[in-house]
Amino acid sequence: RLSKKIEEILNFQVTKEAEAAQIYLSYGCWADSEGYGGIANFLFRHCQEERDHMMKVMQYIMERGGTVQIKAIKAPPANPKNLQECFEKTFKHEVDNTNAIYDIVNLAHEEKDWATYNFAQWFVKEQIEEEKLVMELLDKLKIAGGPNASNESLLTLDTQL
Ligand code: OFO
Repeated sequence: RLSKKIEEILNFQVTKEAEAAQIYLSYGCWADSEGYGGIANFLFRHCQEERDHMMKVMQYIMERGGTVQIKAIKAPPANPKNLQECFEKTFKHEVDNTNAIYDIVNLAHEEKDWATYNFAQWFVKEQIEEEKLVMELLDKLKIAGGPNASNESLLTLDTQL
């Protein structure tokens, strides 16, 4: 059974994943309104992934006899100024989320809750992928010319995504 502290931190993560989904959703809408249909699609797909993460944590809490608390989620941040900022901010959100996962790992270790420790490892691995994905986006944007990228190269990037 989950301890109170573990239950709390996992519930915090449920909200965090929901917030991450909202961020991708809102950035996706922003990208679409800027004419980046491919990037919007990419961000919407990722929004769904974050919701899957939320469900995964939620299900784990229930399986372990805990109580899930669905809480209010923060409004997503303001729209980015451009693609560079969009990807940079996305990367920051992912790093922030990685740290939240590490908090779970640390607490599980401290409490010798090996089931939660093991459960959290899936997220540790997943975060490597998530950070890598956004870093690749930033790399691609850099190749396209970064903040000075031409419309043509942005269009190519958008089509790729
Ligand atoms: Fe983007 O990550 Fe969820 O956990």
